[in-house]
Amino acid sequence: MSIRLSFEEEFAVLRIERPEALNALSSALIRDIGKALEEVDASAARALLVTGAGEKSFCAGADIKELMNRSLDQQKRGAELGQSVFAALDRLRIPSVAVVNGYAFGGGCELALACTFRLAAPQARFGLPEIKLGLIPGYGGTQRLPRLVGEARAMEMILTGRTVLADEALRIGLVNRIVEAPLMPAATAFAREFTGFGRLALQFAREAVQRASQTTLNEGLRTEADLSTLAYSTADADEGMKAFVERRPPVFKGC
Ligand code: DAK
Repeated sequence: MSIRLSFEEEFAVLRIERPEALNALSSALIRDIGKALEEVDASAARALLVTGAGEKSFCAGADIKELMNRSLDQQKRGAELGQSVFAALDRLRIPSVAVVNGYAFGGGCELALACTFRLAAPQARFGLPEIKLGLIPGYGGTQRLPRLVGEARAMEMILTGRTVLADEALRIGLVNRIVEAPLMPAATAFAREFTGFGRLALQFAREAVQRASQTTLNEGLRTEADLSTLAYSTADADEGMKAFVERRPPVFKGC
């Protein structure tokens, strides 16, 4: 297996471990990510951190050698597999953080895009270079990138296939922060800015924000009214407001 899932304190850590191919995504590896996500969803983890083994690469994309000589039917099923696994990541009950330790190209960039947040090491490189192979992104890049950085910037990255360095990625909103090594302590410190809050409130807030780029303003506002009312009905909301009035830190229970 070329991934490793571990549980460390309140975090699930998913590491792609195929350094000899710069952590490129074979179909088997994508399936393993799917199974690991099911395990994460069933666990008590408060956040998922996704990273790549080694210092050079987060993930260099779909395995190009495997993509060759496939029938169109196999390609379609491959795209559907990648899209469904990355959608499962996007819909995970807990927030996820891509800890981008090097190259994040093609499917690797799309993996990072499907996470809730992205942190970049100074040497991180981002790109959707599929156009250079005569292809276009197949695991969600044409849909998630424009939602994140706007159509003009996404169009430029996808049509030129050019590499975006960490500084530019930060400037255009492709990543949330640049973090220095050692990366995992920096990533857990970042995640601890939200993991102490109520699990349901985090879930509702994510869902409401995600809805913003998928629907009209009026429908989005209706969703916000519904989800904020739902948040109000939780025990954690009672506790949060009570703790404020009593001038003490809240103790959230996730219900
Ligand atoms: N796939 C397979 N092997 C890869 C790989 C990849 N994406 N990237 C690197 N490797 C392998 C190299 O072949 C090499 O293996 P050996 O030759 O030693 O056996 C090893 O990793 C080290 O790579 P390099 O020697 O090239 O290392 P460098 O430091 O010189 O260069 C690099 C690093 C990241 C700049 C370079 O490796 C590179 O350009 N890699 C390819 C990046 C890329 O183009 N990524 C996008 C892939 S396409 C779909 C439609 C589309 C897609 C998927 C599905 N369907 C319709 C189903 C497209 C998705 C993509 O992601």
